[in-house]
Amino acid sequence: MQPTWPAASDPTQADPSGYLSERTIAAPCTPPGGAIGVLRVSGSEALRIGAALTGRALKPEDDRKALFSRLRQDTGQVLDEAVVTPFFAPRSYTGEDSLEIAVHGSPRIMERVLDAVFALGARLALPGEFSFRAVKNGKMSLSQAEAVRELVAAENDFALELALEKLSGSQHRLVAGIRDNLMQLCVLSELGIDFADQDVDEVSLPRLKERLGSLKEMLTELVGSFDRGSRLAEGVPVTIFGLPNAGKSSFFNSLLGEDRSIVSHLAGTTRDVVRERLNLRSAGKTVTLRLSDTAGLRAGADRIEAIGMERTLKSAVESDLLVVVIDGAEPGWENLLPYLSRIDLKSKECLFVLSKSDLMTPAEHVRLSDEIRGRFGVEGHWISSVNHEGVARVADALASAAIRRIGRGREEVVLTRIEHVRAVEGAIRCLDRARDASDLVLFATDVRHGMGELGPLIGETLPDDILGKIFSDFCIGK
Ligand SMILES: Nc1nc2c(ncn2[C@@H]2O[C@H](COP(=O)(O)OP(=O)(O)OP(=O)(O)O)[C@@H](O)[C@H]2O)c(=O)[nH]1
Ligand SMILES: [Mg+2]
Repeated sequence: MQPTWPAASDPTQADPSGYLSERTIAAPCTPPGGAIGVLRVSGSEALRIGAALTGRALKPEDDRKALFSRLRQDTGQVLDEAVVTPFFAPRSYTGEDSLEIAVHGSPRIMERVLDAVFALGARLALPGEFSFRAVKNGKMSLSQAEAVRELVAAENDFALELALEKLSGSQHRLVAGIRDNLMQLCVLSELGIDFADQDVDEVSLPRLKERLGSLKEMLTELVGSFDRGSRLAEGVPVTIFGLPNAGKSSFFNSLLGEDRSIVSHLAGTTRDVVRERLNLRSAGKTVTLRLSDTAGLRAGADRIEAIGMERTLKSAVESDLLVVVIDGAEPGWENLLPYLSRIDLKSKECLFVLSKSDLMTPAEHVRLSDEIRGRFGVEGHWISSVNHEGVARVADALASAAIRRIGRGREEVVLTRIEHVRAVEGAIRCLDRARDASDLVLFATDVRHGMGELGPLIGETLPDDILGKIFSDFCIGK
């Protein structure tokens, strides 16, 4: 939730140069409602503003010290008792002189202190402007700043771990390393051009081309990591699949713990894909699923239902996990198997859920369990959406399967942004052209373009307006 502070478009606060303005900025960086509220101030006026508010000069020996202070307005009226921490440039988050002011968390106090800071010359920060300045001042790389945003937005432990690693600079180090290697190739090819008549093997075209291979491999791996990256951050896609009336929507609702999909005894109740996100815990970790409840599959459906069924199959094909719900009382194998055969089950994790256990005798349970084992070589999971028996066990199995899908090596860099994937693909195309280049001049040009394509990942060649765009979807105060 964003605090309700004056909008950045407020004419008294707005600054036409936006992110490029060098004015001192201020914003709350904790949401309203906590016991303590923290305001951040950054820019050349920050220490003067701090001195005016606290009534004491802030000296270099106060750097990073928490100073208990009584904050006063220029009228002398006390605003609050607060802890003010000055940070002297460049040893601050933004690289500029900064203050962190911890006040009592009342929204009214926060607002009054912020108003006083504005009256002393600061303006409200734009979304992500503190991080923007940190990048501009070389305090962190662009991918680290993005990691800050991802850290705040992380919904599950895997996204959190990834963001923390990115924050430590892992992505930047990897991509900058590849870029440095390309740079070296450029330098060598320039040398090769200069020494063309002396036939130096080290800088000959074939030798330089040899060195492209491993760099291209690393870039290709990075592109391939995106699928997992988006699943880590946004959830693992799971499709609930089966014949009409099998109990798919009932199971979906039981998992979610809410009445999300319509359930009825009429076959063909669900007609479209119903999507919902669900966070599950397994082995002490939270993982996010993107669950889809789908239309049941049957022959002789009308036109609308047939469209729904196509969507079911598409969702199943695109999912990592397939939950096949089978009506325990009436499996209907002959109807189900043709649809299952249209999906490449080997490429997915597949769970068989046997529904309506409450309607069945123990002997019937055993018979159908044996049948599932015989047909698919796996154990079926019995559940009842009426008394919820077995649902928690399936949830656990789903979480473990999802975790298996997104598992990654320690510190393996995983791309999470589509624009980064596009940039790396662009670099790969340049390296392919370099591999086919007929002389060193063309080779050097293509390698140089490849380096340029990697710019957005390391934030070195981004024009300010693009940087501004990137930071505009941060929250205020970051
Ligand atoms: N006794 C019992 N009835 C169930 C159970 N699960 C579902 N039902 C009933 O079975 C009928 C069909 O349930 P749904 O969840 O709508 O089935 P569906 O697979 O979503 O059906 P479609 O949307 O038509 O494809 C409803 O009358 C449910 O109340 C269960 O575990 N036990
Ligand atoms: Mg349904």
